[in-house]
Amino acid sequence: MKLCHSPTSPYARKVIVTAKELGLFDQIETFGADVSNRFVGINPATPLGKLPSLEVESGVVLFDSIVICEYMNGLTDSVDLFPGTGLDYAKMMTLHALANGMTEACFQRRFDSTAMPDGEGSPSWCARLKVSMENSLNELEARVSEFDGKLDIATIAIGCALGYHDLRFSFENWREGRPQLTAWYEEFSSRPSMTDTVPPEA
Ligand SMILES: N[C@@H](CCC(=O)N[C@@H](CS)C(=O)NCC(=O)O)C(=O)O
Repeated sequence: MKLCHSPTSPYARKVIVTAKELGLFDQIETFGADVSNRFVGINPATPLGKLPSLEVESGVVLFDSIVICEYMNGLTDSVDLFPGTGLDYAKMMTLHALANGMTEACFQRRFDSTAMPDGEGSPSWCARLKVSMENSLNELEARVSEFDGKLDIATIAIGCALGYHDLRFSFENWREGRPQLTAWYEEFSSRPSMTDTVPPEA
């Protein structure tokens, strides 16, 4: 399987952490994005131009990150990172959506303030994204008891979202006033799948 990724992408990190937790990472060959023109997309393998994408043996290209993770989860019986049915499953996927949405707000806010041509960024849009990030962090803090001690696609997404916050917004201390989430992250981020994939400063 061929994964298009970037070492700083929180979505690609989610896929790699998932592959490692499932014991599948050694079946994956990785290749980097084409960042020569960010405004035509950085991954020519998909029409959206985004990464990650995963090309499977048949040549089919899968995206986006949650689709790739769920596909990989179905390749092995050893661990189930998408457990549950009915409302339990929907609650876990909602938690995943919360973490992924926070990641999206971080990514867009950073893109708006660093990659847009001069004068084309939007301070009001960035302020709106900051509200999303803060509300998401507060919600996660309030719900730690729901996911503490679990390893599933929601906790992997939360770990990668917080790691990305540290990478791009370290000057905004999300740990302040959020002791439960801080303690949870400290433990979760010490898993080998997380320590192996810490993004480089870039
Ligand atoms: N919903 C997508 C989001 C993917 C995404 O936004 N990836 C970023 C990198 S972290 C990207 O490729 N951005 C380039 C662009 O938007 O042109 C997923 O979960 O895979």
